[in-house]
Amino acid sequence: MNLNQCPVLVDHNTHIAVRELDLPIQIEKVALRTPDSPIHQINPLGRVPALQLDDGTLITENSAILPYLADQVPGTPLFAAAGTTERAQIQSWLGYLSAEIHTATFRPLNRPERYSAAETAHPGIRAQAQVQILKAFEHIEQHLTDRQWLVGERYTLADAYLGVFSNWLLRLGGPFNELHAIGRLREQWRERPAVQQALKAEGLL
Ligand SMILES: N[C@@H](CCC(=O)N[C@@H](CS)C(=O)NCC(=O)O)C(=O)O
Repeated sequence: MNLNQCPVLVDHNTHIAVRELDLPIQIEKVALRTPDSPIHQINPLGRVPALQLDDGTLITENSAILPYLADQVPGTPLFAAAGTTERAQIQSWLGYLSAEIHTATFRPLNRPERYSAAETAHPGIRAQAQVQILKAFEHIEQHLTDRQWLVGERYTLADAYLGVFSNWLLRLGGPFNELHAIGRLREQWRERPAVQQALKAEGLL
């Protein structure tokens, strides 16, 4: 497959994976909250990440895009061979991060209007979302208590994805500052050249 012409409309984690894997992919930054954003022409859901292949095929969802990108670099330490337990564990964390963290908890925090049209309800939705975010991260914190990375002894796609959310926790403060194992992972994640390059390119460093 020739990825040279493939644009990917990114969120941070896909951007980081593209840089970790050193793939020849064209990255486009798009506005998400404007009706005229080019994302609507690419992904009818109006969401990133969205990967468009050179034959026009569209792939969405982090849980599909991240493994697909890693599979373009056979043997990459970021993922694992088909049929292995390690691969299933990495995919399990990708599913957890996408469904339980990204969508189930950060979405009501960031988009309370999707859960109630009544603006007066939004502070309550946001407050409850923070409770759920904490619970979802405590599960990860426990897992990381005696290990450095989510799966095995090395940094994988799952850690690249978790690093992004661990960075979002800095904005929340309070009890989130007590998640020390996640804090350690964030520090190591932030030191990675691919992460630094992606954050810098996005004006976030
Ligand atoms: N289930 C999707 C969620 C993607 C998602 O919600 N992305 C956010 C950006 S981090 C987005 O596009 N938000 C715009 C919106 O929800 O309209 C995935 O895991 O890829």
